[in-house]
Amino acid sequence: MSRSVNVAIIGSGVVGSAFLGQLKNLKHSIHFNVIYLAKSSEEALFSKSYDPVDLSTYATAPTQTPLSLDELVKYLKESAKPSILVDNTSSVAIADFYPTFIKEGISIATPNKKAFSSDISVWNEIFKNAELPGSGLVYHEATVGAALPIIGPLKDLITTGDKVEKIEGIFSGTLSYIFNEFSTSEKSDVKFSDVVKVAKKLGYTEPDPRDDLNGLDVARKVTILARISGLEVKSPTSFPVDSLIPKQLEGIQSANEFLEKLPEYDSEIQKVKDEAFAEGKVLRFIGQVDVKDNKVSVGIGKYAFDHPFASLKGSDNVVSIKTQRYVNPLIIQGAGAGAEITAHGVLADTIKIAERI
Ligand code: NHO
Repeated sequence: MSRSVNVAIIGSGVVGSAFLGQLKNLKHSIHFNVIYLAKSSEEALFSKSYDPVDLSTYATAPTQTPLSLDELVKYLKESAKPSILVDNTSSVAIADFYPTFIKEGISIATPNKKAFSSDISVWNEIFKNAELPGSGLVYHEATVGAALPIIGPLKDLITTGDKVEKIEGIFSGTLSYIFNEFSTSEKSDVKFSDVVKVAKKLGYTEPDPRDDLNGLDVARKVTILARISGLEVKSPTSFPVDSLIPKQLEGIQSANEFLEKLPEYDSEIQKVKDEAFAEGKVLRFIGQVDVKDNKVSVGIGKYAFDHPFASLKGSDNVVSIKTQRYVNPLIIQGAGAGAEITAHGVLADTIKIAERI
């Protein structure tokens, strides 16, 4: 008989619904028994007898009030099979509960950055609990670079005794697109504010583009990589982060008003771009972890026209990892955004957990 694991899923938004589609069509020797699906904080599907949720009809099936997180732990612990929690939300409350899930033997697969990039105390508790006997596993490849293989290979290098010296990369799909369009090795007069508007129109930005331009998303990803590399980063606001939001526009209420006023500040970033161009360089929005010097930063960097970061396309991400073994840095590059891509990273993590528990 094939082995079976229980899966509890929270969130069926952009990534969550792509995850459910991929799980429905999954062909694997392990059977993934979805016993709980919280579609939102108001609607969930589950039964006392742990009957599998039908992934073909979940969108229209009758729902119940979701369990509280305490109740969910109890529900999963009382099931006969090992359980995996898939958190497809960006909820802080759920992230703060990871240490409890893990301690209670429930494993976690998630693209939610919050637990790994907020206060260091949550990170420490998660990984302290993950070492307890009978604890759950935690996989979060999709918290950095969509599903690009970054966290797994980085952990493999460290576990096998390599020493990370420097990590540098373009970690935001949105900001990758914006800078790849704005700053090129060919002379162009394209305006920063126009590129931001096009990116929004194409659906590449958050509903409010300031949530991309403030650099916090990149800061969270860099925090995760720095911590894996052994740096005690207190929080994503404990190191320098250059925001692309002009100071004068920080207090503006609506996203539309912000976009209307942004052209007034084009000349500032244009000047930086022109200076870089005169040096044979392009601008890119990067995150850096300098392990040797214990420094983390996020901001605009300048790269020669023949540097791998300069030839990036679309919304791709790229990361360069320099270690004692990889004297010429290991470069990982590819799509860094998108629901299907991100969801496959979460599903691959779910499968890895199922193979180990
Ligand atoms: P949504 O569409 O808002 O979905 C979240 C769902 O969770 C909502 O339906 C909400 O109702 C539900 N929810 C919230 N709290 C709940 C609760 N207590 N109980 C039950 N349901 C609850 O968000 P997404 O886009 O699906 O994102 C989900 C997670 O994946 C977030 O943590 C996000 O940061 C992460 N993520 C998303 C993407 C993406 O493609 N949307 C990416 C990476 C990680 O690589 C992707 C990307 O584009 C990254 C970025 N935009 C970039 O680099 O430019």
